Amino acid sequence: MNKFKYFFILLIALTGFVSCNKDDDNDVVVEPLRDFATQFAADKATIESYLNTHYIVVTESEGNVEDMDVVIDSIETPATQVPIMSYKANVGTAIFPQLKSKTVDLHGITYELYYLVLREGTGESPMNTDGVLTSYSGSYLSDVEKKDKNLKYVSTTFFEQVRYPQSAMDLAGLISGWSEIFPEFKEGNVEGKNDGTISYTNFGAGVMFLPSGLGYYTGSGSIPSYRPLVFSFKLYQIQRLDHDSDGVLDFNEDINGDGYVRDFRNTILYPNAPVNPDDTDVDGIPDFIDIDDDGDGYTTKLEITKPTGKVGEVSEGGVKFYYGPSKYYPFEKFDVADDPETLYDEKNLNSEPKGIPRRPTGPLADPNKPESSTNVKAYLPEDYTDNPRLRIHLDKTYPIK
Ligand SMILES: [Ca+2]
Ligand SMILES: [Ca+2]
Ligand SMILES: [Ca+2]
Ligand SMILES: [Ca+2]
Repeated sequence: MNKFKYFFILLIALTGFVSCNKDDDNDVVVEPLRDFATQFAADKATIESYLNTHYIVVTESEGNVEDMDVVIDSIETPATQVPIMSYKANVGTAIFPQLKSKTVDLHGITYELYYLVLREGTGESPMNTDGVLTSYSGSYLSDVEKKDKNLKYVSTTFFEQVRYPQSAMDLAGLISGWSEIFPEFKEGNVEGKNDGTISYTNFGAGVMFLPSGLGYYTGSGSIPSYRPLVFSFKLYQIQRLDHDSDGVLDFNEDINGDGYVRDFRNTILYPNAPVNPDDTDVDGIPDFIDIDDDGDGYTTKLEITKPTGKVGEVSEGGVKFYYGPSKYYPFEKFDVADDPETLYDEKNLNSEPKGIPRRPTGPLADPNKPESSTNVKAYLPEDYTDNPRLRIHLDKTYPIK
């Protein structure tokens, strides 16, 4: 999967290429980077033409690898082959496929992205920075100009397929179209079969139609520059990631809870960046990559580290608790029903009763003196569990200096 690259790295690479050639070789003509708005308008026309002239056939074979395979082809028999665009009418009903679209602000313009929902999935949705285990197939679109009697049409060129994915890919490192579309889908169920194979069922499946600005723009490998991309995909499983390794998973650093976290410091992607809703201390570094979320001088990792007395097997009032190793983690207390992937110790599956606490609200150590770093309040059970609560790593008044 090394074809996917950070878009800005591509841009930097291109800029380097352009400036080298200017001086060295006057014969090489390098096209300046195209205007994003102009290119998007062209790509949108190509994609809409494709959606109006192509139909899709979906395989339904629950539990088998062919399930949700798609074949897309140009319409030859309009009586039986309906254009993909017609599935727009299914949005808001219980009928699938549904052709949806969403807007994305990037490069100083508003993109519109079409995506076809074949099946929504039943589990959790990934964040735009989570890992996805996906089987997919990619093609790019090219406009073929009108010649003689031939009408103008859109051609499709296949470039890559992964049928049996072995590991999850980090959406934060892939083309932006993927990180915008996968969060609109949900994972499914995984089941190991007796013969050692894995069966995936009820997973989200769809097709995304990406303008080149959310794809490879200046090209990559066999993909020419300025080509809209079509990916059919199956979202088998998601993997929660922690990009700043502070012990808080990205999806728990999504402060406004919209399923997306973004780094607006990249001025190519965000020339007119708004205030970041996921940046607690407003220093421009969003929480998911900020090692000190509340900017109080204590790293998040340190702030969510438990006192040694709350680590491992502890007896409290005659009841034995197992608190996990060293962090208030997971974010919330958990029980058997929660995600088993985040467990520290499977044998103590249902015994981590504490999430990250808020500033303690119990009685002062010495009630006759004011609260200070040496005269702290006791933690009450609800300090660990009340929801919502301002957790200590996001509360710059704590620890008291
Ligand atoms: Ca984190
Ligand atoms: Ca967010
Ligand atoms: Ca910050
Ligand atoms: Ca802090």
